Amino acid sequence: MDLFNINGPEFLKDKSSNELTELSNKIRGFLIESISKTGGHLASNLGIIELTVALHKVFDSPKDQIIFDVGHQCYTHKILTGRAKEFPTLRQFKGLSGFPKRSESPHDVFETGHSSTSISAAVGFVEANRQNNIKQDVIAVIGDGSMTGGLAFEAINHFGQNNQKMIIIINDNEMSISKNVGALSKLFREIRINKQYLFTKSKVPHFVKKLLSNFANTVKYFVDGPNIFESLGYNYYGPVDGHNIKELIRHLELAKNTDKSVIIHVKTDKGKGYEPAQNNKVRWHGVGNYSVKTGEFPNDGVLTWSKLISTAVSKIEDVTVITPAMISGSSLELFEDRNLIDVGIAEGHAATMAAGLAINNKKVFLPFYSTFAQRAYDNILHDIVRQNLHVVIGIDRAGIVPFDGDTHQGIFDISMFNAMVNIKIAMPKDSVEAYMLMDYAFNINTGPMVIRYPKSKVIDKKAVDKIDRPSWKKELTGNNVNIISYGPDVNRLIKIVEKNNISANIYNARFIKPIDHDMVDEILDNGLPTLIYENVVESGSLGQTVISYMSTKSKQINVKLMNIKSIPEHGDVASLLIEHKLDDNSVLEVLRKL
Ligand SMILES: Cc1ncc(C[n+]2csc(CCOP(=O)(O)OP(=O)(O)O)c2C)c(N)n1
Repeated sequence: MDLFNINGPEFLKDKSSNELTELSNKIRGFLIESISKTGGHLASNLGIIELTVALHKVFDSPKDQIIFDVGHQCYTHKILTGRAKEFPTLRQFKGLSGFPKRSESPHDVFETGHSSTSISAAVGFVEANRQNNIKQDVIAVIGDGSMTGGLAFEAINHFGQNNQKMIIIINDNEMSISKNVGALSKLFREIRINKQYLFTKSKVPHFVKKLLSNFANTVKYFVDGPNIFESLGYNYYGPVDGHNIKELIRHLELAKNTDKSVIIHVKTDKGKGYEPAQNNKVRWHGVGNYSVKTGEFPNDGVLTWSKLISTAVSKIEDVTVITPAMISGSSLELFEDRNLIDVGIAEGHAATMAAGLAINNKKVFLPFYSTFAQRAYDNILHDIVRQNLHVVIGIDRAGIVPFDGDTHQGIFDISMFNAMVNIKIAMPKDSVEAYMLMDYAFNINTGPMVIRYPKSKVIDKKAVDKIDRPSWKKELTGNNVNIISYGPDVNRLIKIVEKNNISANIYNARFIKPIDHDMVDEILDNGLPTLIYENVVESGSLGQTVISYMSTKSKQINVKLMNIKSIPEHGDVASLLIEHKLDDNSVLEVLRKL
């Protein structure tokens, strides 16, 4: 079977389990090769191949609606729905998205990227189908990691009272990005151990095994009581071997043919079939390109902003670091012997817990990816900021990020934090400033403070000076134009003007909030046309804050804002900057006009 000839999942209907196993192996080989060139979420996708094949065999997508949680594991779904040919463009500019996209296929019924939304969305689908009088199955596929998100529980709780039907598949690979955490993952482990005992012990015919299994489950039910999902009103099947097509189909058909809501617990092996990924599931969760033969990455060893910031925080004594499931993404391995608390994919809980620590005079570092911090808006505002608590919030992946696409762009955090009282927002332009700002945030500042940094590499140079108040820095002096920006973009802008012999004042707005009024007054005084360049949306941006302050003064100057007008899709940063008119040439064009 040539994967490129697949137009849709209908062909699976008359395939035998053996043929489907063969197909799964073919898909596995294809993914290992293809992702080695484009990068992507390899390990998660290798683990869910058989389950996806079985789902498309048993159900009729898109009539039956399959919703993938997070969506990073939907590659086999894309292949089975006719998109194998586009895999060379995966995550590239204008290419195939790494997540479900409604514009790509009618089989991508709901878009995801942030975790733990699938069951809530599925509840909405079921309700819409009820109102429309349509009978079809709605299936949420959610990982055990994503089950640590509160939203999943809210939905399970809410829907448990409903007499409509939904199928929830828990893809349990014992992993989030890092090892999964929490009491629920312990419960899954216990269920797995009990069941494993049953199935590996007996070398007896299937019907006896089934009787035994039913008997043992009944005994277990009466001795231990129902598990949490059964108590909440769901039939619970499993654990099912997620690499055994026959078993998967059997359980999915059972679920299809019942009227009650069902949770199927599927046990899978993250990275299945590719040894390097199986041996290091964390490293292979999301990857850039690699050598299939050696399992090596060409770019390993570069210093990222996440690593640099972690190093800077590690200099702070007695700090507690709280992470919502992002030990590896936020490069927090450094803290493994210290107070590092992984709370699961629970950004809101992480923020309120940080408030609880801070109010007890504990030093807290709370790193989020910009895009995931959105989940904690109210917890940050209501619990940390309103009470003016000393929590240092790291905002990683700030600005445009490559490859993941519109669900992951870090372009809203400045608007979000600018709307809050008490809080300071800063962005270092280089490592020297990162160390100084971290020192300021922990040792001088007393309230909440955000330090944001991008997904890119950086050179480690230690701080030589101190920042003792929220101030800007004039990096370059000139006669024709003022440029204001922050973060590593400042260095880029310096290069642009130097290369093109433009005589510019360049202001490093390393504090985005509060702004440095003395510097803005200086800008008003020199009266030169001014460009404010940012990598975020305009509403609530530094540009708007500066203009708002300037409007209180009698002198007016010509100010041009460059920022983001719509959410960038996936692709490399250079292409995205060009598309959003934020690249070097666009800057030059604006400067010339000014
Ligand atoms: C709200 C939110 N926080 C964090 C993430 C980052 N993230 C992507 S996948 C993932 C782990 C998901 O684990 P699981 O659902 O078990 O899937 P697996 O990769 O193990 O198959 C995390 C934390 C996210 N996508 N959304």
